Amino acid sequence: MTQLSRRRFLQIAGASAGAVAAAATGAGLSTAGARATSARAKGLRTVPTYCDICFWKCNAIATVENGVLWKIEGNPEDPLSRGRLCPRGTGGVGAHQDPDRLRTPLMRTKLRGEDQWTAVTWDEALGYIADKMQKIKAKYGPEAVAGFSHGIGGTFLKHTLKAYGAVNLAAPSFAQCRGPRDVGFELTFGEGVGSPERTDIANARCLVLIGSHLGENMHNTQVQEFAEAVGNGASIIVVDPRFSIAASKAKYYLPARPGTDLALLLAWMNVIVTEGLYDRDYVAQHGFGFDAFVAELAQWTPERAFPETGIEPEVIRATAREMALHRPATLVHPGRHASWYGDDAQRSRAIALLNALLGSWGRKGGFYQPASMEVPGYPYPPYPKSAKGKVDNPAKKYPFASEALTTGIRDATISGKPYPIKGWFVYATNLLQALPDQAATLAAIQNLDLLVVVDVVGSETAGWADVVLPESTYLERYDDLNVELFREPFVALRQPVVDSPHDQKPNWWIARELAIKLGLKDYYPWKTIEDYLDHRLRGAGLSLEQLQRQGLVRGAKQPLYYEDGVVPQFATPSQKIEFYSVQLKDAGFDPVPRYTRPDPGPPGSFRLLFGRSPVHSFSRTQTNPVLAQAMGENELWLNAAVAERMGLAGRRVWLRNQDGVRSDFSIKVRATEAIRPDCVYMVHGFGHTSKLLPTARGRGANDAQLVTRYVTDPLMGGTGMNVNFVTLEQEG
Ligand SMILES: Nc1nc2c(c(=O)[nH]1)N[C@H]1C(S)=C(S)[C@@H](COP(=O)(O)OP(=O)(O)OC[C@H]3O[C@@H](n4cnc5c(=O)[nH]c(N)nc54)[C@H](O)[C@@H]3O)O[C@H]1N2
Ligand SMILES: Nc1nc2c(c(=O)[nH]1)N[C@H]1C(S)=C(S)[C@@H](COP(=O)(O)OP(=O)(O)OC[C@H]3O[C@@H](n4cnc5c(=O)[nH]c(N)nc54)[C@H](O)[C@@H]3O)O[C@H]1N2
Ligand code: SF4
Ligand SMILES: [Mo]
Repeated sequence: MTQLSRRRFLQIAGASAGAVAAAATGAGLSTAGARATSARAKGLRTVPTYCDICFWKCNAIATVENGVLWKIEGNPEDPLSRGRLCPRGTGGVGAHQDPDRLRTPLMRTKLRGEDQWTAVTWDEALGYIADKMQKIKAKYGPEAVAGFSHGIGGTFLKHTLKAYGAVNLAAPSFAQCRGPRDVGFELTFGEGVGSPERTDIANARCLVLIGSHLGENMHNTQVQEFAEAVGNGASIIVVDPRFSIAASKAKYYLPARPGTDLALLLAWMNVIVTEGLYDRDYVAQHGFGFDAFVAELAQWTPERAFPETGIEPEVIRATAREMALHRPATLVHPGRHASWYGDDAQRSRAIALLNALLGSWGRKGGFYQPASMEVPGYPYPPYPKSAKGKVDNPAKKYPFASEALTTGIRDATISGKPYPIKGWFVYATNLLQALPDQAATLAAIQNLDLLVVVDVVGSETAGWADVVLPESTYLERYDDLNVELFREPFVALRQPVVDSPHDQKPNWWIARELAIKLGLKDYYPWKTIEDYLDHRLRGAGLSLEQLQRQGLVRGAKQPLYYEDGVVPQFATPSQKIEFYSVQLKDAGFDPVPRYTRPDPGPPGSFRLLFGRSPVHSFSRTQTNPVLAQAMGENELWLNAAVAERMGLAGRRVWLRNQDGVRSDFSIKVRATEAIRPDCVYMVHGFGHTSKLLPTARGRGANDAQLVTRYVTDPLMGGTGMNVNFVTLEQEG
């Protein structure tokens, strides 16, 4: 790991201890008060809002000096951030100052992808879009316009699209991210783990991270709680082919062979069952199909798992016993980005089952019961009904997909089946970076009559658009309320801190103006966003004025655990925790997860793995000058012995994948002991190729380019992307 990441992590670790101490003594309140008083004395203005550098939505307080954005800090009243932002949130200042920002609406003047643009007015841009949408509707029906979005900023555009009659709306956060995990947990407990995850990390006595790299994955609350758990002496068990930041805190670090987690999970469960270490009362009371589950596990001795995982039987036994020792306060973290190898829903289901054996679901130090406040939605007219249905999962090919599949919409756009898709509205997602197989995304784009991209910068996807709409950043706009489902419920406001520097507009304005141009004014009975927000808040006995002042209002604390009086409820067919799943069996799948060996890849190649940097978010922060200064390009982690044998330590290399695709740009080799010899690793989101991103273009290599293959999860359509292999070609 870099020195930088280590230091950052330690800072967070120290900071959280301070925040906790402050809350315990009630000092949090007086700190906030003191801050506001001293700010006024200096003639500064502070504005509470919530962060959008990632989707954790920490509550923040921005300080403006003479109209210039100066800094962003955590809101001490916020149960999520506990008054501390992660380095990205603090660096959010740079989102406002980003030199690569789009300044005006753009329309292409030449062929798609040739990067020839003309600046137009908002009226021209929205008029063109509305006209095209009406033509598509007349010829193909409104279902032929699809929407892709990521994050809360998409709310109003989705509302306009639904009012128009669109039904195909998807986000990469399902099939490319947490979908398999959510489905694995839903199949087992009848409920997902949510976001923020309902993980009680702070109270865990034993925390198992199996490919969840907290510390690099900077989801704020979790990292703070992780530091707290470490500080409290919790046993940490980390499974990762790479020695992650989390691994450096671990009592047991298991460098398992990539793609073999399921074998390890089955062996752990085998030990816990055969040694009688599981929570018998809990399983007897809440479990369904336990005997059939045990029968399936019998073959999975640690000796059987060893050749698959590379983890010694004695280590498997010792870690299983460690988990059992601390139950029910043993949390096997569900992870978040779970679309890896194509067997991911079953892998996540195995994680759920291990938690079930340990009795941690619903228990302190395991998974708590989250709550949210009642804030009614705005009363809109009903949306038009579609007789056609959606295109992303025809004939329920993936029977357990619980949200729409981006890649399914893409497939339909290419094939024209089950019906043609002719327009894409893309909001705050960079499909060329987020979806596997860029060639397929481009093939789909070539079938469109209309591609609209709403972004803050000229992303790769924007480069292929017909119309590009420049959005105000989160620091310059209102968004919808964040009604948080969390340990402590709260409702929070995002509001403008500073003005947009050019002709950028907020999403709600774009959505409303477009609706008016489409003749859908009835769907916008409110005139200003302030009316909308105040109306919703008054429904909850609050007001916009109060939220503008405080940023958030907290609701009453609710019981969190079964032992506090939460009534166990499982929305599964059996109303119990399903150790054996009849619904999986009926749909032709394994009722208890079964392991299959991953493809080892072509000889002489390395499996391509990727993950997060503590100072960047996906592919969306590389042009942020503050964060680019903290980390300007990615590096390729390569096992030190291998690097020495190949003479590549410190050199720059190009990557070529199994399909002959070579990275456009080279990447510097970081020779390190901290990775297995059979894989390489890089931070996702670098090596931008868009000409509209002059400050980020060509900095490091682009993993998305090399993810030409993926394995689709048969249960729910997730795209396993860790199935690509690369060879290295030295520069020069
Ligand atoms: N190869 C590879 N693919 C991956 C992943 C990976 O690690 N490697 N990770 C997967 C995961 S876990 C996820 S969640 C997805 C993430 O997928 P996406 O959400 O699509 O993430 P980004 O590629 O960062 O694209 C975000 C886009 O939003 C734009 N944006 C930022 N702020 C704003 C704003 O305020 N308004 C508007 N309109 N636009 C804004 C950014 O400029 C950027 O173009 O990707 C998935 N795909
Ligand atoms: N700083 C920062 N934090 C973020 C984000 C960000 O962009 N920046 N993005 C957020 C989002 S959207 C998500 S989804 C999460 C993603 O964060 P995580 O849920 O932690 O998931 P990944 O990024 O896929 O995790 C990659 C880790 O899994 C390891 N790995 C690869 N293959 C295997 C395997 O077969 N078995 C095991 N056990 N490990 C394996 C890799 O070496 C790497 O350490 O992070 C969130 N937090
Ligand atoms: S975790 Fe960091 S980037 Fe994400 S919302 Fe919180 S402060 Fe912002
Ligand atoms: Mo994600």
